[in-house]
Amino acid sequence: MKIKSINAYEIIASGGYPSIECRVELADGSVGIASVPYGASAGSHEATVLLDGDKSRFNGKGMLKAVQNINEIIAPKLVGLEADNQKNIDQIMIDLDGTENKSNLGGNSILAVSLAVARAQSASKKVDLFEHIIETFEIKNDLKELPSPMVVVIEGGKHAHNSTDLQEFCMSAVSNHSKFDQLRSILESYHALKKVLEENKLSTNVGNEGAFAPEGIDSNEAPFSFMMEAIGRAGYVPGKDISFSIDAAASEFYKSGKYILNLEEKTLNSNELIKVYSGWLDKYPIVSLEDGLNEDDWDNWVELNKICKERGVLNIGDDLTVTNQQRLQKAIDINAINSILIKLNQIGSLTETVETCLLAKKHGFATIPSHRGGGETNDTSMIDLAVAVGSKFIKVGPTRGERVAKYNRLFEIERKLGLN
Ligand code: 2PG
Ligand code: MG
Repeated sequence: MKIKSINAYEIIASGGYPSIECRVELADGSVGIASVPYGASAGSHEATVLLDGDKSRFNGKGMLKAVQNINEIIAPKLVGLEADNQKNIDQIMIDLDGTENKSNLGGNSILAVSLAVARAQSASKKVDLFEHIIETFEIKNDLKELPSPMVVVIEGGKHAHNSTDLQEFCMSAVSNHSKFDQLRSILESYHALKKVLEENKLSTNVGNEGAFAPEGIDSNEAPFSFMMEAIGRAGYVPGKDISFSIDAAASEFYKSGKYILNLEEKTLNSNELIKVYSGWLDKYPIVSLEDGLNEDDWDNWVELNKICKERGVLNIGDDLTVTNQQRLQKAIDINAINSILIKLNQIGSLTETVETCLLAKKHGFATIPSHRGGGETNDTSMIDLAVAVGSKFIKVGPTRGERVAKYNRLFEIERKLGLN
């Protein structure tokens, strides 16, 4: 169906700053609306989030320029084109931008249009977005297995001050229960965790993603024992029902070749940090480790990958790979990771995101679509993407509307497919 109109405008994202929403209407009246998130601890190799920089408005974080790029530059090129040809639509925008990191038009502009076109076309076809993605990219998927929740329950780093140096400690569902009951087990454990933290005289304020940010915590290892205790109290078995996932977001505590752990007052080199991780992997039921090292510490990633592989742990690249096919290919070539975090806005178009997922799958990597820390919206495209490409986990915070919207979309799909 042909594109009739494209309109973009600012909305407010979870951090209280703007993001972009785009509305695409097709000739048959079908409408697709999509909005895009952005990160708080974004990797330096991500597609550009184009901001206005006008300090008098939202501290420079307005997105009127990106909106204007859609309405005045992108829209005139796409109106009248066939919405069913997603690859063509995305390629036109990529060419129009003409830069490696979408700094000209903004990854935020391009992705908003890309997703809104996909949504409009799926509406026109009267299919769900995940079905449309499967058809468009000819993905082989029998839809028997949906992704499991990886829920951030303790956060620090850039997402919360005075908490852990490592950014995220997650509970990941590994039982074979329905997705709803998997999330239930984790949320019951999350509520128990609140009590455990209180008993340990730690604050239970929450960070960007709705996870606890226990001010006063005195080590980066402490979250594991708190989580073990909470899971047990909620009536579940660590390692059997719920395992742990870490997102160190190590680029954020990396300075001049060293990793600085403030809580322990330690400055470590890559090998020493890898030793800390391998100790934890031996001690706790950890299913995955994300961004254990800096985004350009390639050589040491190879060593970390060996250690994870030996233990059957998912070694996930996030800032390392930024959903970018070239960076993923490099990681594959040198054996740096065995899994990849996926964020649509890291690369900035649906086509490129799906292609990265398919490349990862081809090499037996788990794909893990993720929410963003700083500016999330209520858009749930990441869930449809996760379902379409057959992801292993989805990483999302435990509470707050923009987070639970993702889980509720997963349950909607679970019910639709009769898997609940
Ligand atoms: C991450 C994400 C999401 P941000 O590092 O994985 O939790 O954080 O969106 O801030 O980059
Ligand atoms: Mg990360």
